[in-house]
Amino acid sequence: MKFYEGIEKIKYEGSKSTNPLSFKFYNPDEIIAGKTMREQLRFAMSYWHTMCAEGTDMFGAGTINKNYGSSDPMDSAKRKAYAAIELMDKLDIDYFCFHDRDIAPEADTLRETNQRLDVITDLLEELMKEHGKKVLWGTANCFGNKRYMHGAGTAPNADVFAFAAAQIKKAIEITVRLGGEGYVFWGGREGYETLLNTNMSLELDNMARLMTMARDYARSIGFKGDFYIEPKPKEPTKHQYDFDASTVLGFLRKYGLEKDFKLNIEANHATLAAHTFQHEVRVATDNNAFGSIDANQGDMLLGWDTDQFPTNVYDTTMCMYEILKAGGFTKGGLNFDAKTRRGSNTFEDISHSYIAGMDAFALGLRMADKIIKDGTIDKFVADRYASYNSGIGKKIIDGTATIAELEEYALNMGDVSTNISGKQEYLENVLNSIMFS
Ligand code: XLS
Ligand code: CA
Ligand code: CA
Repeated sequence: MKFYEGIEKIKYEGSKSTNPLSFKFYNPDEIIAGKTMREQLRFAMSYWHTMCAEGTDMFGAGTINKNYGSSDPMDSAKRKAYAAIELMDKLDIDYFCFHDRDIAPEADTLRETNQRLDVITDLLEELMKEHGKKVLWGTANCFGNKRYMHGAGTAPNADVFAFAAAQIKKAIEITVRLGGEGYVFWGGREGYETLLNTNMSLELDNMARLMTMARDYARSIGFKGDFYIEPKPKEPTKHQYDFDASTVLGFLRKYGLEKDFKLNIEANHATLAAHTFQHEVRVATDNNAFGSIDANQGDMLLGWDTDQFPTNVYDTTMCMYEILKAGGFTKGGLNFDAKTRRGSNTFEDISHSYIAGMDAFALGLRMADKIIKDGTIDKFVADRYASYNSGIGKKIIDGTATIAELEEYALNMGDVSTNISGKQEYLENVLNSIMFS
């Protein structure tokens, strides 16, 4: 069974190549910052966008057919698995991420749905072994079905909570079977529209209860990977509980989940929260909570989650700069949670999109390595805080200065005599010089 006839395996041909179906900057075996680009970037394909999404929006039906030549749902799901592996081979991608419902369609009962999942999991396991493919992370779709109209773990109805728990238990089992290195909780419909009908504190306690149960069960069946929460501020609900990285850190600490849960930072969700992508990554790495990346970008003129393939090299550079400085990926990677525009409706467009995203991150990695090796920016930042290395500054850092001592110091100081320029524009010039020299 072949689905992408006419598309050859994409290879690195260098920036001078005019072959549109080649990598210009992603050279998998080249060593950058001590590891191969393949090891540094750990690219993953998102099963939902790439294998399932047909371009439906609220104004019109799909523009690309993804039933893979069969209208029988299970037959189509099997074909989809073959197609997924073929595409990953052609794009030279080692990992994929999936929701339970992406790989096997829901049936009339949960029992039957789980049997369907077993059938496809068997098939995927076999294909993954044969082709050397791996699961970066799995997750459960606890938002698509109408039963989740008021949320899953935060639903006001305990039966919905129980159903979600059962679904997550199964999703964890198949993630573990497929050797998944992570398990994601994206908030789905975990949020609210109005406090007039919402017990926010019970909902948050319940969300933590569900995650605690999931963690304990996963550890009991041998899951060694990381759990991730993926922050998002809005959409579908007006106020999603996992608003941004800082909000999620507060939640994890309140409920004692911070040892097992890290953050899966999505670029488009960062900008929806009015943060830069780099900011969200920094919050995660500074708090020892960095896990994985959903690599995409939004459109700054649109206020929603457009999930576009990342092409903005400043953003990929500053993301990789943060990640390299934090020691690189461990279990996480770069999952392209991104889709072609609705008007880009061919399988070839999917290849162009992945090439765009992979090359943009390859450039980001190359540039980030240059910035770190150049050292100007890191040195500038270090020097900017030099007053904390000695004297009164050191006492503040060491925790030996009292507020009375600082008063005494200030009273004797007269006024602050030095306030050195932050030199933002100079640093922006430095950045461009490093990137484009
Ligand atoms: C939706 C999210 C979702 C998660 C996985 O906005 O990005 O796709 O990554 O459930
Ligand atoms: Ca995502
Ligand atoms: Ca998204």
